[in-house]
Amino acid sequence: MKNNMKVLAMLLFGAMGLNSCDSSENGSSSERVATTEVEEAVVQAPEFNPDSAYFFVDRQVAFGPRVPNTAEHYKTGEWLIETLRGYGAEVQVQAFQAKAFDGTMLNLRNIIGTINPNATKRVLLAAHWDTRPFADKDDKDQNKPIEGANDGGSGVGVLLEIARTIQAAEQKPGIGIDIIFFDGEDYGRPDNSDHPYMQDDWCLGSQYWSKNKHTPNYKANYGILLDMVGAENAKFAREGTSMQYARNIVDKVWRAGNRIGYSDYFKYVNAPAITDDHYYVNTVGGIRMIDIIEYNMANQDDYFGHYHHRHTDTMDIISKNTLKAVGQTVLHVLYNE
Ligand code: AHN
Ligand code: ZN
Repeated sequence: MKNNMKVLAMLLFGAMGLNSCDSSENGSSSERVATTEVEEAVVQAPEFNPDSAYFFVDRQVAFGPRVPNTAEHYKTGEWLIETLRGYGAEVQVQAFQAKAFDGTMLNLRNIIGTINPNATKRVLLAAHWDTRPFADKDDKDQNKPIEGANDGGSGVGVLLEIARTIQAAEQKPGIGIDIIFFDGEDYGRPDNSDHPYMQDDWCLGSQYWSKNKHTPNYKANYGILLDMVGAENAKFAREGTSMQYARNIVDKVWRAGNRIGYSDYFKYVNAPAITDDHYYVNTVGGIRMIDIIEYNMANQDDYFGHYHHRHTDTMDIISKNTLKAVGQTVLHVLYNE
């Protein structure tokens, strides 16, 4: 943290009543008031612009579904590299192949941007950028790819806007920030398949990166994954894998969100553990990472929202308010490290 931003916890010793020796005539008991309040001063982060974040989501959707081994996927990858570079990050591309559940060899790329490379204190931010090749939860066209505005587009959109905001801001955060766009997250076996669910079918990019970091000995103090962070009225619950491996980071982020006015989004509700990119970063990569992911609190049958892995996952369900709540909260956390 830079000196001009250094924040010291202020100890406020309130009214120490010093009348305690005055116990002469009336014998009244002495009154001693000692209030100790520990209040942390807060650094104000720059404004996260939800219109710009929305544009970044829309731009991805406009490429078409970002399904591995398609031209749309490749072109989106090129745009992400260029855009991240344009916002001042040093970009590394990790190209690799991974075998999908059906035996297809997928050409995948993890896209990694480094901001403030010399800082030793670092926070890792991530989202997956690929979209699902199927709409296996839809009633129709199950074999056609989804648009993935929320599932794929939203996390990347928020992270691009965070990079843009930091580059434009006069005051930079005192830490280093790494942004990873993971590929191949959503290529898992369809729900309607006869085969049993295999968790390692999913999250191919984060599995690869967790075993093969972009920099040898890469370390971050902790990580935050964003997944489905753009739907209207989204609720984010304290997800089990995050709670198991990085509970204090969940606490930190939820406290930040609630403090700056987003208590409608960051709920103090516990949700079951899920396998998402953060699972591999925690268990294989050795970096504690939480997942900010929408939890459908009202529906017992499905963890995820009504649009999930359906053709309704379009720009129509994306809300600037939700993008703002998540983006501003993450920025607040970064600026207060
Ligand atoms: C699974 O449910 C396998 N992964 C985490 C949720 C998810 C699906 N995120 C995007 N698509
Ligand atoms: Zn998905």
